Amino acid sequence: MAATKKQTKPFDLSADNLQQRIVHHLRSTLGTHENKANDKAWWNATCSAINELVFEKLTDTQASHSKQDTRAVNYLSLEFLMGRLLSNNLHNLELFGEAEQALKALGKDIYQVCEEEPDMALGNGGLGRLAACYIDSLATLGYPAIGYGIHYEHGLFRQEFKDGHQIERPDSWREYGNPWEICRPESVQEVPLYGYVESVFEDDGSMRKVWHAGRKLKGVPWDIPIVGYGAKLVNVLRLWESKPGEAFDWDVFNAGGYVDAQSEKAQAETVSKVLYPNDSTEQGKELRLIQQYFFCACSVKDILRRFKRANGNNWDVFADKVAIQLNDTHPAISVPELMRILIDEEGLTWAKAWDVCRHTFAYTNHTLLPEALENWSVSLFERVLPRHLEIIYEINRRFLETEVEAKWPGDDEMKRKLSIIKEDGGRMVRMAYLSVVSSYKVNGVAAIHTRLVKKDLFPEFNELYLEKIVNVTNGVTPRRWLKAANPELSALYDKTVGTGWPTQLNLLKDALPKAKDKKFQKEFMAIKHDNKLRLVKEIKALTGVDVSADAIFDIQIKRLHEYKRQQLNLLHILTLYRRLLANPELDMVPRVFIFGAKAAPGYHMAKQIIYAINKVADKVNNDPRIQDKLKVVFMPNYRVSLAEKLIPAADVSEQISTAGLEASGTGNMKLALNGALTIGTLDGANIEIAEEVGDDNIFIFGLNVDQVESIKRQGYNPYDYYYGNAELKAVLDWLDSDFFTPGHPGELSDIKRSLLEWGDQYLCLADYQGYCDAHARIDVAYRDTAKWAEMAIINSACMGKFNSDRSIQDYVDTIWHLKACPLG
Ligand code: 4GP
Repeated sequence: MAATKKQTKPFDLSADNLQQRIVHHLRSTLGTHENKANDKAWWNATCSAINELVFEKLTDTQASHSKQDTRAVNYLSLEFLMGRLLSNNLHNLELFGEAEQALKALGKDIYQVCEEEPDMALGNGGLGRLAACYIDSLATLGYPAIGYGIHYEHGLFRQEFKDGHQIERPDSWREYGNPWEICRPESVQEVPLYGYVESVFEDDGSMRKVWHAGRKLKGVPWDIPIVGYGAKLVNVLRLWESKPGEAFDWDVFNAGGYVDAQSEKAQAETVSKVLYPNDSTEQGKELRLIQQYFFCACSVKDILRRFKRANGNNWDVFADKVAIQLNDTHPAISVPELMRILIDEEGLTWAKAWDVCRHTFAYTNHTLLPEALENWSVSLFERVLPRHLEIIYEINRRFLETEVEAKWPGDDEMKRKLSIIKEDGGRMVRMAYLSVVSSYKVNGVAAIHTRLVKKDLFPEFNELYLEKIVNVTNGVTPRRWLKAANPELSALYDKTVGTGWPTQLNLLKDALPKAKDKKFQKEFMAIKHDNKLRLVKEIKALTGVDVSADAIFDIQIKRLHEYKRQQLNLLHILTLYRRLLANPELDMVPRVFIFGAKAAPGYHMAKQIIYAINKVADKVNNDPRIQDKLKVVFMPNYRVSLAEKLIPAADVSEQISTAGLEASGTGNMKLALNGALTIGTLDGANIEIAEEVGDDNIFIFGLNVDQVESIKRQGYNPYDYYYGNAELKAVLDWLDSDFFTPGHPGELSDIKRSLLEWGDQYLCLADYQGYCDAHARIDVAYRDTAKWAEMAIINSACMGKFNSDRSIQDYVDTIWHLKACPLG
């Protein structure tokens, strides 16, 4: 195969040299010694050693970008689910082998050293991990970009199980510091809050607005270098930490008020304390809104500072230099914030400021779920951000009176419908509408999702703004999700298609002619088996359950949500269990069902589903009658670093959301890339995966989007399925008994209730039989080992489209219009 010739390495470092640097940092940076250093110290020293190179590149990149001064994208996201950085950075610097050797010479195993790193879990799931993949690709492609987010003290909670229940524990990922970040006190920003707005009349008769803040926070930036693959450049992820305007009241402290003197500090620091505060209370909502404003205000000011440094007050070129991408609506307040600064502080007219905004902002939608679309109460806005509310009203007034009026003259109903302010049922600011109106492009994240965004979510906006809504199908970085996570498969691809695939993932297609080759199949499946063996150990260590690597590893990993239908997976597991109890000699390929998922702390049903899976797992795993044909494990504390162990070991990838509800999915791409076969609905990116791999190489089942719509229109009745399917009825009834919760009947009944009495909103029962049948097809297919290997290879080799570099190039071509500026 056309082996791509390896370029010279970005850093010409030998293993010896690296070894010396590691020892140097162990001694002089950490004040310890090879003989007594623990693994944490080794990890720290290795990070410090490579940071010497990384920070140098970072400085070069910043100098080069300010010289070239071309358009840069500012990616605003409340979430960046980065995971661990050491192994990723080593791979991107192409120094992993050298580091492995260096540590080996020092008596250390690199994989064990990497295990010391806490995950940077500054996100919940999909959109946060997507942001992490995207900044990797931006740096890899050499585009000027900066990620902006919050420097949360605690990331997503650490999940433990107690008697099968999810328990949330704080995640103190940087309790003892973090070698990857540098504080930038020179770029601290001030953030006003609360207070009132004064209209000040000037001598010339003009009027200007002055916001007198009631409170001020300080935003302290922490920079994390983002190393592109091949180290073409090193971009920055800038995360804001919140501090009080004044650290503490010296006089109060001296007068003996020790606690009071620090209360301002504690209040201010709350803002960046936790990712996604529980917003079921009013205080929680207020905190969340302040978080959003806090990071937007800091980021917008930072963007303006950089712009002015290069361009002064030449606002005509602002949008030529600055693109701001809103990762969902969470950063939408940056629109009125930019308007406020341009008008109130820089003295621009409304028209000019609006023109700037409309050429600067673009917005990505990640969900159609109505409950996930953000609305903020007007009264809360008025109290916390009085000037911003005024600006939003004015944006809305002009939008309705000019644009909507021009398109639908005299149509008050349309004005009510499209108003950024929702009037009925409590006045609310619709952040999605604000984002659509203010952005020059809006995108969905998979073809079908974009179609539904146009058709169902924003149909009138789509009519009003032709060509504003576009699609950019998601992608994942092959560096983390194949090269780093699956070293054996990477080596096989290096050997087969050359070493260019980490950036040009389409090259994997060159392996397709070998899909039927017995030797290649054997190698490919031997790697899968090795990965499964590693996972077997991890499962034992984390759950105490023994599983066999000869079983089918069937994996569902994602946030726990009813629309993602982990409960449907459970119904199928119960079905198999029942069949096995009825006939222990049942001829089935042994299966291990593996779950990883966190439930939002306030989401009762999601927690019930976790509990039910754990209870069923207890029973199944300890039932000698079924002779290990079935195992169920729920891996605790699912996170990026655990995903990196699970994904390379998967045979089957569960992507079973109700059609029309999963915007895209990205786990589906990672799993297929690592040779797992998808069992999935025609939803999100599954559809595009099927197009790439071909219908014969994927197990599609269930209702499609049109069928879902039509069944709902006709009036869906889950009882029809319950009474019409004896096996389904039996497993649902089982959940009512105390079989899985001895002595506590009814503990799992909510699942049955949600699927029957409460209407089965996500149509699990309608898809149940199709799902069981698809699993039966998997059982048959797996027995034909050569055919299965061929299908797995095809899946992996056909994932080129889902390289996040392709997604980023799509963003660049259709939305951002950037010029690559690699170093050197
Ligand atoms: C997620 C979507 O649920 C998922 O389908 C998609 O792949 C991902 O965004 C990235 O686009 N949404 C969220 C969210 O994470 O919070 O709405």
